[in-house]
Amino acid sequence: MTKRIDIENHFASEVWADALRKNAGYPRLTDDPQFTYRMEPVPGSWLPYKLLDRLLDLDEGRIALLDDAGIDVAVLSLAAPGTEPFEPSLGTKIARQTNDALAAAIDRHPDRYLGYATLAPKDADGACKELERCVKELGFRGWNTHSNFGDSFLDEKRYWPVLAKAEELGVPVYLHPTWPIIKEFGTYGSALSGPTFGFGAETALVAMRMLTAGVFDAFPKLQVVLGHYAEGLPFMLDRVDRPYLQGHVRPDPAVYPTLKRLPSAYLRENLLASTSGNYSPQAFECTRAALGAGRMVIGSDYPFEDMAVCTKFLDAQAMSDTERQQLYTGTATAIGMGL
Ligand code: GRE
Ligand code: ZN
Repeated sequence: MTKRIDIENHFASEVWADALRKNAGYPRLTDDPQFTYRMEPVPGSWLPYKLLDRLLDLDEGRIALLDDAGIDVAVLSLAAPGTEPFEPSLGTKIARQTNDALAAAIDRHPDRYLGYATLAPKDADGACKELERCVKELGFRGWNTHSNFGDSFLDEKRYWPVLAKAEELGVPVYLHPTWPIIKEFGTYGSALSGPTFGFGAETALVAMRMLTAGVFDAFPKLQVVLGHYAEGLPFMLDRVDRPYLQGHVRPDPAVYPTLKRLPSAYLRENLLASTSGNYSPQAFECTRAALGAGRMVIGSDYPFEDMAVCTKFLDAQAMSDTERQQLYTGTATAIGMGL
């Protein structure tokens, strides 16, 4: 049986949950009699948050669900909105303690868990040092970050040192969605801004902002994983190239920044797609056909989705034995996420 590595599996640390509970601003967790908690990430949006117990469980409950789903290894990441939106010194403190708590959980279950670093990139220098500590001392395999940092996006130059450090250390960056800060997503509350639309739409935008800003020309070896079938981008491979292919476009660098490769080349070579939270055979097939199973990894999105539903769905999709091996184990191992 091919081993399965799940590279989008979320947890929470006590220190992070406490900081969310204590925060009078945003993001915060408040008590809610109906839903245990409400997560209020940004003004005007909130979600029921019954899942905190599952996020906090890094032992028996989670291992039993991994076993049921046939997942051999879970690469654990802190849930959205992470530590990025906090004021930098508080974010740095929560990130460090969260990384230490995750390292302790991996030590308890070394044959089942791997980890992503949590960072506070607004202190870019400190974030570089913490990423280095996480990779070299704690054995973590990547950086899990979010589609916005409360007030800014990852394509901004002030964050490039952290991307440079990830490339230098040879670890991928998981660009995970969070509640959009673009205010037009917020008009209809979480119905529009939440996980099913606004999350992915903003994340796809940030991936395109990074590409267009020249991030992958500066860091050609950098690998960025996107969830939810790369947030729809496999569907856009030809579309994003049109202006660069059509002769009538006269590239004015202010209008079409000069890139070394076609946009689709970065999507194929620098981005990977995980399978989280979308059980559409057509979405699966588009991604497989556009990017290839060599650029796909399993993402269950536990506990926001069900691990066993994910693996059952994937087991039912048609692909060759080679492709299945790549999707389940090979691609993850190739980006450093194998045991
Ligand atoms: C997710 O990963 O899908 C997620 C979070 C936090 C809140 C809601 C949600 O990480 O769907
Ligand atoms: Zn997720």
